[in-house]
Amino acid sequence: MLIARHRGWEIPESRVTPESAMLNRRGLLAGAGALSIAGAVTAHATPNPKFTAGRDLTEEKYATTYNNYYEFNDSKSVSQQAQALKQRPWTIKLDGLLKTPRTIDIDDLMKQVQTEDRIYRHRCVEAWAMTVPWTGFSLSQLLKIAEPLASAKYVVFETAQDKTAMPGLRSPNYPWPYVEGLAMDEAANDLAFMVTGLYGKAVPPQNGGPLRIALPWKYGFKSAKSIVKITFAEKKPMTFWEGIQASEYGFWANVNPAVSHPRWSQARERLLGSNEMVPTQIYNGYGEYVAGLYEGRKSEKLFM
Ligand SMILES: Nc1nc2c(c(=O)[nH]1)N[C@H]1C(S)=C(S)[C@@H](COP(=O)(O)O)O[C@H]1N2
Ligand SMILES: [Mo]
Repeated sequence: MLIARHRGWEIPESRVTPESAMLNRRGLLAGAGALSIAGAVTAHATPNPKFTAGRDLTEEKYATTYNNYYEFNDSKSVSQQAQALKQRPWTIKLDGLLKTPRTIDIDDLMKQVQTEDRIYRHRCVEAWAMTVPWTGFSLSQLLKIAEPLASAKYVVFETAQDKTAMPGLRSPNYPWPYVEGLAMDEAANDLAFMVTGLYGKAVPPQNGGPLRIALPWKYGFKSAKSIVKITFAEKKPMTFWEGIQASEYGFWANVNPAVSHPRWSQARERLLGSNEMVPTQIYNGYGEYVAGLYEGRKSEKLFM
């Protein structure tokens, strides 16, 4: 069902490219993967129209072979190596300030949530961007299952540390594990999305399978991959990149073209798979939906 009211982060109807037409144009329906894509689109019905992106989809082969995943290495070419990360069995520890700390199996969790497809833009702090169809469920559903206490002010995500599969973990230059976090009101925002699928298939290990988060209004490093632990905390966590270089990668890390990275401009972004440069938008174009979260936080370093 199309939603009549037009929000700022939605796209004008004139700019909507129907999914099938986009896949066609990109030649995806002609290949061997066509049936699985078409099948998945059918299985999940059409992607949630609130989250169409106003841009062509990035071709799957680029989104799944150009990755940041430092637990493997820092080369962007981790897709082969990442296949070593076993996707099942997979459990998620729910810890800290919640009613009943416990460990849940991903398949049990999946039975308790409603999944949907969403097309999101993704903006890496390194000034590249992609537009991809995720499958998953809102983080707010997970919050309801976890039942955090009123004293919880932050939610903290921790990534898998499989030392056999992930050679990057041996590097002493990084403060492992990869930790990211959100304030509770950010986590409850409808845009915060737990991802289990990509292009109608299980999200591959290199993109954070079997469970990652997607936070499209923030720089990509906030979207932690292969999550094994979710902790509710009273204090703001020290996050992985903030621990490495706080002046370049802060906690809030909202996308803003007007606030440069200390070493490069954030005004524009390169679309993955092409050399096209396009203007970057404040909150990556999702401002109407999330800007209100930051009204009372103007004194903080919201954009870096
Ligand atoms: N555990 C973990 N999560 C991570 C990263 C990482 O190195 N390790 N890189 C982040 C960065 S910088 C980006 S841009 C995105 C990249 O996601 P993608 O490979 O699916 O495009 O993952 C984020 N999540
Ligand atoms: Mo990134």
